[in-house]
Amino acid sequence: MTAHPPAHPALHTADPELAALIGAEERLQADTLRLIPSENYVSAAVLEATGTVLQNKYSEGYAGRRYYEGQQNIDLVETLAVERAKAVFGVEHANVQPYSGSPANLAVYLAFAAPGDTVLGMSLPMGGHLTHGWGVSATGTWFNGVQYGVRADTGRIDFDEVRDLARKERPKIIFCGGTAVPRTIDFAAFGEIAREVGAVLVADIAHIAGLVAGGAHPSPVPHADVIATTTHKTLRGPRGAMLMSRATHAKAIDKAVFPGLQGGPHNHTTAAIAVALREAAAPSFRDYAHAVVANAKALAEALLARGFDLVSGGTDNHLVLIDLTSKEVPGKVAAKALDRAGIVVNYNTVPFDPRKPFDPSGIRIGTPSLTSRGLGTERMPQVAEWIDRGVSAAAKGDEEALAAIRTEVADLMAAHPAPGLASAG
Ligand code: DSN
Repeated sequence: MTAHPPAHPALHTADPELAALIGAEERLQADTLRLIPSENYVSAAVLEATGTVLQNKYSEGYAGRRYYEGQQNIDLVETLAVERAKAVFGVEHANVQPYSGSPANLAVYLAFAAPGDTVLGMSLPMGGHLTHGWGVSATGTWFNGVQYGVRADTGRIDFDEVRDLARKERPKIIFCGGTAVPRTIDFAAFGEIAREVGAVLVADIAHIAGLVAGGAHPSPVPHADVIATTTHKTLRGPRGAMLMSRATHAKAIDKAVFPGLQGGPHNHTTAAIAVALREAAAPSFRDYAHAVVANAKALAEALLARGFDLVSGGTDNHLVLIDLTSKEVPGKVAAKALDRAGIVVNYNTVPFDPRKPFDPSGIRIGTPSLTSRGLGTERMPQVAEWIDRGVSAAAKGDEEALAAIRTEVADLMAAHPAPGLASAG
């Protein structure tokens, strides 16, 4: 039998200990059913772009206006990424330099608010994000974060509450979007409220950027002043972020990102963003985005049929939030048991959760990664069955049942190679 050459030969020689860890992570990602809705598998091309000599270069500034020389190629790389972002999302301006989602959102505060100003965002335990003004975040300590939630009876955003809070608090910025929102974001409703109170509307589409790019979720472009997104979730790019806007806000955003908040952009990431955006412009990406949603809906139906309670009763997007209260298994216990069964999820608060965020009542799952591996709706009843068996096994402490699921999961995954991994051939 011929031994396979190592996947990363230079690393294997220079630092075998680290190479072994990366190899182990590749196997883990290959063998498991990854259901964390903010994760994905990038293509081999995106991975290659992140590991290039572009990371050797400093480029503070923007294309044509840099503080370092030798930008002949970097300027073109960044311009490609910017132009592709503008084309994919239909925006007038794009800044591709934010290091990740939180710095991108901080740059928005720097551009449009002053310390102490009021901002309105969805509360974290209701499905929002730390940087939308939540107390423990700098955005909730340096700014006056006012928070909206969802209705207890529907699990959906309460626009009466949003409008009332906006009228009363007169926020400088309103954030919409979040990290555990299973339903379509009504950008038009948020836009109307923001216009009425003179606030800047920021659509944080980090979770759904790939769905927006692929036409599987309405675009915020007609309604939002600023669109913030990470690039590594449904958009299937490298870990990074972008801020997009109308031309009128271009200067304020660019100045806030650099020199306001950041130094040199990560050019290797910029290149990989450009590659991902080229992929997102292809017709096959539209199919991918719609398949992500179809899979999530099919998975939600199969879970409902098995008696699971889902926040808002289902999903319109890539994400399903399961309230495990009726199953009498805490979210953390279920998530850890499912991990031992080869099913990777995260524990999560559910709206009005009586439990603490580090030991909440729910688990959050999603379909971006399994769709990237080519699993279709016909497989979702099987996925729901594994989750059901896993949660029951968690309740009983049945490790044998978890081990049996792990073997079944690995068998299915072996038949669906993951993009970008050595095992994909
Ligand atoms: N950590 C991301 C998520 O998992 O949704 C949000 O920043």
